[in-house]
Amino acid sequence: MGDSPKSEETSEKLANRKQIYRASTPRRLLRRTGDKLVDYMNEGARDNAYPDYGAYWRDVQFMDTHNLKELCESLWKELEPLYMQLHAYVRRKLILKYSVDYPELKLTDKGTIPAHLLGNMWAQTWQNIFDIVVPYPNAEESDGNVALIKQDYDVMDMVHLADEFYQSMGLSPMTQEFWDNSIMVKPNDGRGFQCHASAFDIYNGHDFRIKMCTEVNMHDFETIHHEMGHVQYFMEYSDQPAIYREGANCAFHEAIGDTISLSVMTDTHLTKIGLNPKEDKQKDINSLMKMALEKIAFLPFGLLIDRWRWDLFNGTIDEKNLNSMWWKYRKQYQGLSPPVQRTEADFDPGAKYHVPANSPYICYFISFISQFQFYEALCAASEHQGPLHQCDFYQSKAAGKLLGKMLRMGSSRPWQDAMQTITGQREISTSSIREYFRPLMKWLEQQNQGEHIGWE
Ligand code: X8Z
Ligand code: ZN
Repeated sequence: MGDSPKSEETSEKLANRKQIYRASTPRRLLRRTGDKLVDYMNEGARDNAYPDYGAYWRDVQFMDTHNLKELCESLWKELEPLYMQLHAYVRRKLILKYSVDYPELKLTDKGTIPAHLLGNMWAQTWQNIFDIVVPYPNAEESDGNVALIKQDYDVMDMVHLADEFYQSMGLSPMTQEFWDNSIMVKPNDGRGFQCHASAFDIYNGHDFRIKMCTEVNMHDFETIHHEMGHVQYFMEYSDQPAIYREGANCAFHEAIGDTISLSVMTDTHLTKIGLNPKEDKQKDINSLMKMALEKIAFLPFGLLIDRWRWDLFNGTIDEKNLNSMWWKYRKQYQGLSPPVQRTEADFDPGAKYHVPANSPYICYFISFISQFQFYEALCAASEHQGPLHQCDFYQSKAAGKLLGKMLRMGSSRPWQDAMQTITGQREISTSSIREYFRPLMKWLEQQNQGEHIGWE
């Protein structure tokens, strides 16, 4: 298609379009086409009385009543000890695996971890190296990925299973338009396709869609629940006036599907649906480790992307130190180093979808904390007894009712009211995520005795 020569008609149309563009674009904009996006965004923010675009972003996304920057740093300080323990443990396992055969990696027991050893393009979540760091290898007969394949699951089976979980809580089924219009598998017709998963509200009360290039594995099974969480929010607030058809804040929108996934991914639930062949005490620590590789490993990454962009908008970072400051934060927060020497000729943040897409990221950092608050509240509603990380609220109508009540509010009330509706508290708090990982923290502290915690 792209190779065929342009017809006369096409080039004429193109020339016309250019003409229309010239006629309709203010001279000032044409003159400045080479200028930086950051400058334009700051200009818009300053026209609206904000000091810079980062301040505007923090305000619209989060109603900056608590000073979002300080709030994030203080939440991080409370969770950093857990991250540090995980980092030290994973570093030791990577040293055992690689240091003899790959001395050029220069792994040391007090150093940073090279980012390319963590099994993810951005080193944002580390579940893909679970086999290297698994606490009790003998307790793992096979994992969920193998079980999905063995049982002949296809992508649509996974979508139906997710829909069934939401329905089991008394929440709404996906609509006919959802099934008709969603794209769940990468189209194979040669068109360019942005595979980053996303959900769409067409704002007519029944047309809601997901776009994903799903593959049959547990990661994508979780992502289906994540995207369906967005759709549940769209559906529940669809009776609100248009202006309130949004999440109470962006983090809550991101947290809904993940809250459900926390229940789905318990050994308890996976056993119910035949995707977890074995349950015992050692397997329990293994499962917590897998969850930590996803949720705890993510936290500093979730924080640093917007820390970097806020500093770009306020001028602390400029075009002379764009990439070096990125790696400064990668080291400071995540304890990572680049696989090879980087310079200002590289632009590594641009490899992360949300940066060129200009999509805020701090929402995910807050989501990864508040989803555990929601989870704990739904577990209490379902009358769960026992350790938090084993709670499965499948089929709990009480949990569904509580969640639905918050979702229906959309953004018609401040987010603190939404938080109170579901949890009884008005603040973002780390207490639930710390409670969830308490057994793993204890285990890691024992394993890491005598180990250097942190990096030089
Ligand atoms: O972008 C997403 C979702 C779509 S809102 C798939 N997430 C972040 C990412 O992939 O970087 C979910 C977790 C973090
Ligand atoms: Zn999302």
